[in-house]
Amino acid sequence: MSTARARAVRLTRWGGPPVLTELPRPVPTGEEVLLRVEAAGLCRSDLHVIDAAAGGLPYRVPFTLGHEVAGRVLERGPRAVGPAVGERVVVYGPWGCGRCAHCGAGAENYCDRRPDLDRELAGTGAGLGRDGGMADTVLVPSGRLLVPVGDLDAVQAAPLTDAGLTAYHAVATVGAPLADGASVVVLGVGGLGHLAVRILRATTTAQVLAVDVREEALTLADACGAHFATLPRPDTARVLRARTGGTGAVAVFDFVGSRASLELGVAVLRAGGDLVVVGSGGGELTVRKPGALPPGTRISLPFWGTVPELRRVVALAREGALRVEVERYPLSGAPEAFERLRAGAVRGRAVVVPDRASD
Ligand code: FEH
Ligand code: ZN
Ligand code: ZN
Repeated sequence: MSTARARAVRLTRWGGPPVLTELPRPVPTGEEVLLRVEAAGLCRSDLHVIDAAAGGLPYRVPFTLGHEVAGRVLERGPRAVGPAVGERVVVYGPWGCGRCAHCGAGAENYCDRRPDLDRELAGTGAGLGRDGGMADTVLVPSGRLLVPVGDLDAVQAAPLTDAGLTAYHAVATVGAPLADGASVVVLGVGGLGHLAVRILRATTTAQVLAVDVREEALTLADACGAHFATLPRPDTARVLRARTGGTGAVAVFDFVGSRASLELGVAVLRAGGDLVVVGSGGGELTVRKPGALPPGTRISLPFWGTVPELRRVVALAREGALRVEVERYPLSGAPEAFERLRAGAVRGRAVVVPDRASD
């Protein structure tokens, strides 16, 4: 360990609040790479972690939160690969074994050794059982997990690694062409949903219909290019189906995952359509034939995304095709940002910046 110190927002006990504290700055060994963090996004999954009871997750406290990270390479271990010292990067968040077939293809989000890994390494990745990037520095196991971002603003870059990548992977999951004449529905226009609307408008010609329970989220949906946005009402399924010309949506992206959102999604889905469930809202669906699901329905439960997809998301942002709505906080403002996130008050994505000048 070096004598230098670094601040970090840490979960120090199960059921306790995130705590801003100071630690010795880690020294990278082997393949490890140390970053100076420039920005870290907040996610609803952080709240699930913070609220977890002891034994509820395969993680060991204490650890630093933050799985949506952008920064600059500060120091590399002797066997490090990838970006050089001084290069600006984002961190691919799901840290797999790096050796299985999925990891070899850059799909560490679907690492074949995940359950063992969670136990062996006590963590899914940055800020998820392993020390994350809601801190001055973050130690990344390998340079294979870093994607260069050039001069992209860090506050814009950090949310691409989770909100952006997860939304992009969800859209890429759909087999049918999202082309002229096709309609898709986005349920939930928050940190992920607003980027899904922007990604759909930037990469497809489908009609995008959005639903959210908050008026300000409908305004955000419009700003992101949604063709129509509405609050959920008793006749919303009829209204949405009418806007699809009666056939229904070729894909529904549910970023809420509640009983109500899943029921609405099924009610507006076209026969042979894709129900893409991203949100962890605790809702359940009954899969039965015959049943409520239209014939030919494909259900997917995508998780995060792949390294090649993260490169494509960064490229979209660098060419100006993908802009993140952010609320910016100093690192010391993380507790306030978490409370706003918990209250559903954040517009877009909350991002903390470890900027001593503003802390
Ligand atoms: C992370 C860990 C576990 C569940 C879900 C997540 C998402 O926030 C990743 O996008
Ligand atoms: Zn997340
Ligand atoms: Zn693996």
